[in-house]
Amino acid sequence: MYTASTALLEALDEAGVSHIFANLGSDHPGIVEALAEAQATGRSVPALVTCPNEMVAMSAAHGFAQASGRAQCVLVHVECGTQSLGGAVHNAAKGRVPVLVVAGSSPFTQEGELRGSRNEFIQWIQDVSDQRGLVRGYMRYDNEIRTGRNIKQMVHRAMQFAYSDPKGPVYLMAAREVLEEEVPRVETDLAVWQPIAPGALPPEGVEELTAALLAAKRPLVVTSYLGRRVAAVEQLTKLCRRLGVMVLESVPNYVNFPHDDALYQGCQWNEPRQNSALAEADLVVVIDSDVPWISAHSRPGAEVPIFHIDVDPLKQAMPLWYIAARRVFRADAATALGQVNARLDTASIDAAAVAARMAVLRERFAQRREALAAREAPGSVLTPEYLTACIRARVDEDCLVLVEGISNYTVMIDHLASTRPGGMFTSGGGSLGWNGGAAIGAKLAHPEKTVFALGGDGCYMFSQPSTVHWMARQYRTPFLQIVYNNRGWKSPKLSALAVHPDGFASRANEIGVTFDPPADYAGIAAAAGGALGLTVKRPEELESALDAGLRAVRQEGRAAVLDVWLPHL
Ligand SMILES: Cc1ncc(C[n+]2csc(CCOP(=O)(O)OP(=O)(O)O)c2C)c(N)n1
Ligand SMILES: [Mg+2]
Repeated sequence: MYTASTALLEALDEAGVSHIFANLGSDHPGIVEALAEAQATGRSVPALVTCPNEMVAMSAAHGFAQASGRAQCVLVHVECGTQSLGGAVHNAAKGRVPVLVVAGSSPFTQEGELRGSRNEFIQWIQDVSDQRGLVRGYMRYDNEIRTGRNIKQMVHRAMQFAYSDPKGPVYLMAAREVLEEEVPRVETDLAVWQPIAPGALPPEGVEELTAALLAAKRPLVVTSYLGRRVAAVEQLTKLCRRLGVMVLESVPNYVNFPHDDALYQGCQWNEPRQNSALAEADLVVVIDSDVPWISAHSRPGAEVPIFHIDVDPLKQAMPLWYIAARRVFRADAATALGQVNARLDTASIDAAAVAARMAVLRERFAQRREALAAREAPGSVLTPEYLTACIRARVDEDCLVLVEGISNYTVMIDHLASTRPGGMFTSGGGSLGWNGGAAIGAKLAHPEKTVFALGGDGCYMFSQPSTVHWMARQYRTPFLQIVYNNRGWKSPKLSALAVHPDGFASRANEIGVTFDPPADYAGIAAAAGGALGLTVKRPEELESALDAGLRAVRQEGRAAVLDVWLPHL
């Protein structure tokens, strides 16, 4: 039997999908049958990964794609499962990460007219008027598959959107009768279903930008997600070293520039202060950034020319967005920077001016490093700086570090001091709980790597740890999870104080953000998946706990959760 579901699996396989992160329901008999048939007959289909919670499924596909560049499939149950994807849909959309979501929908016949016709009470309850509308605001593409006869084309079209910049999630739904339909097999040629090729700068754009960079005395690049492509980091590093261009990471979500390079000016998140590199720059080039600065407290000089290069310069999904850029280009960062580098090959560069600038920046960089090192010193209290430095000492080229740091984002990025593009990333979104599922996805993509997931205690609870740690054992995806436990949600407290610094809330003992006494986070993971769970309350316990965690992950093949108690929020 060759059904629409068989064709769907075939299309996924052709499209390079190796995993289906699935949460099954009454809409999936066709797919379940086709998978079982493929297994019985030895046909190649993606591996099914059972995900007891949809948000974890979506986060796993998200992490998988970030670690590998390959979009995976998330299979969910009708409109309920679609809703349960929750904020993970927002994260993939905002992070511009390709994921194909497939959902069934209630059967559209009730008298047994077609195979798959209604036979369970729930199919009346789950019949809604606009299932796709639930996620339309977040999807690059959504469609209903109406026949099995072109289901393969629909999958490849959806993938074309998912992989074309700005990349992102796509959504297909199909009713049960459609997924059961017997259809003739269609031959598809992936060579004609390619994503849009990367965009480049127009020739005059290359000239203008190169001229501006050559003329500037204190040029600065501001970036957030250029590092999602390693090639872009290489081009940026080459360009900046040639011309002495400073690099500031604003709300970084990848490693955009080696942090041990003297041109690196650090990162800025919510800190309510004017950024000094941004203030002194006489040319600002924003490349791939959603929030290059928060203008309420930090911005470039009023007359300073700004160039903006982005895969998504209009920020089409953000109703309020503008910066005072004189020139705006929709282009791929690696391509655009490669063009400027090629142009520089024949340009005359003022080597003396570059050398003088570099000397000043080297001096400044040494001071910055010293200041960071001072904050890492172990003391009588366990600080997030010391914790992150101890993690950094254990991170090498075989590691991936996933960061959901929240009020500790700046500390984590500063003290991880990443030098390897691709070695660290955040979700790129604002819906908490990505780190656990994403770690499973990253580990499935790179079984040979050691995966770290760093996050707040709130994020740990948001991540559905019981599902995550059950899956980590079931699918042999051990990872080291480190909970930056400040016993609650510090960020909403900071938000309240930023708007009402002297209000009642600033004097109140309790404003609904503390977890005292907190849950036993290590115990949850141990109970759900046999993880090694350790609670660390004193600085002198930390190093041995980290080593034990890594032993568990690398040698015993089980996950480890270190619940590290930091100063109370
Ligand atoms: C799904 C979701 N719900 C609520 C929020 C609002 N929120 C932002 S930060 C935060 C607290 C996070 O707590 P934790 O991970 O412990 O980090 P901390 O602020 O303590 O560093 C909350 C609830 C959110 N961003 N996403
Ligand atoms: Mg917290």
